[in-house]
Amino acid sequence: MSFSIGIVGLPNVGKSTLFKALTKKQVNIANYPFCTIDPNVGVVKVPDERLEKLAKMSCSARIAPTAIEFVDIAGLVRGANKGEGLGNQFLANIREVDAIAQVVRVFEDKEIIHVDKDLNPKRDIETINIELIIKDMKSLEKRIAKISGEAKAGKKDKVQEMENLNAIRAILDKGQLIYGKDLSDGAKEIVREMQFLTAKPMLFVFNKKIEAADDEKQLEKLLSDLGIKAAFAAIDIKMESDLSELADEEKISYKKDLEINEDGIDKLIKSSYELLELITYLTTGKDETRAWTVQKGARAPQAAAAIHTDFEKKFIRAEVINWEKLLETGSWSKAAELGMLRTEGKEYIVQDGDVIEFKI
Ligand SMILES: Nc1nc2c(ncn2[C@@H]2O[C@H](COP(=O)(O)OP(=O)(O)O)[C@@H](O)[C@H]2O)c(=O)[nH]1
Ligand SMILES: [Mg+2]
Repeated sequence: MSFSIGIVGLPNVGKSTLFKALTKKQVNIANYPFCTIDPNVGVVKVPDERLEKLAKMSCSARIAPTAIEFVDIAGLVRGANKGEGLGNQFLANIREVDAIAQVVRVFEDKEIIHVDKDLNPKRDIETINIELIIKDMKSLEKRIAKISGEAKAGKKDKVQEMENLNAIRAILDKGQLIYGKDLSDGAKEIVREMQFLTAKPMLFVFNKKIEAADDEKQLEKLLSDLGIKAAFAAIDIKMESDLSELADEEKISYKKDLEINEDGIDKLIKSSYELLELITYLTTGKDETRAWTVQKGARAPQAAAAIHTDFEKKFIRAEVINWEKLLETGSWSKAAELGMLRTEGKEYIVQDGDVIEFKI
């Protein structure tokens, strides 16, 4: 199972530069059999400080982080929905990803052409969103045309579906994304089936230097002015990209000089992971300490399937302890001795940070 984020935005906003910085954090492809070798796809480690700590405790020979995919999708331009600038292909690429990171240019640079001449983040977001919205509108209209006869004839399930389709249309008509909007269960079901582009979780990446503390408020306002409820990150993509080219020691001294404490790329990877509503559980032992990805809300047998598909059927029970509690006790056997391992059954909903041993 793989989870992918599509990097979307106008040309020359920093998408490929971001992608390049991300791919500096690629996993060893051989360990991730789901990997594609497509040059536009990067399989990136999800940073997780819990792994080193647990590995130290267990004297593990190996550490295996979990990963997500980033896809560098070529720039969308106005009119993409009509096929402008290879538009159809790009929109098809967006259809395939699980979530979208929309890169927005906030940096000034006369040397780097802006497709719409001047710097205007708000307009640029609208340009991208409108293309996605029009595409969704087209799929919606097709569906409406298909069932309208039966709905008019009073066929009950079609009448209901029509009502839900109209509720979705009302959102798109206002030039809004479906993502982040309150929907009835019926409308949600349709959104799942029809795989609307604007229903995909979206994260905004503002490409800019981080300066004043109130920058964040401004960015938040920019989104709320557009009626968008979504997570965002401000990253100086060029600087992060330059940093990612440096050797570790150089990087440390450079960051010290610039008073940079965090790794913007790592932060973005973590935000993307959260955007996908993914959580991590861990396994630890002599051979390896490993992070496993499951969808939030997954039950123990589904979580076991991340290790091996057979495990879901063969699941008997799970022994579980929170990673911090395990570290406090000092070892798995000690935790067992102290009766700190919980025995959980098929209904158990796995929590982020659980360390688990499955009995099968
Ligand atoms: N000054 C400045 N230039 C940037 C920044 N991010 C990207 N660029 C430059 O903008 C140009 C286009 O970047 P690229 O990542 O290829 O854009 P894409 O078309 O969105 O993939 C390149 O020359 C980058 O070096 C930034 O934060 N500041
Ligand atoms: Mg590019």
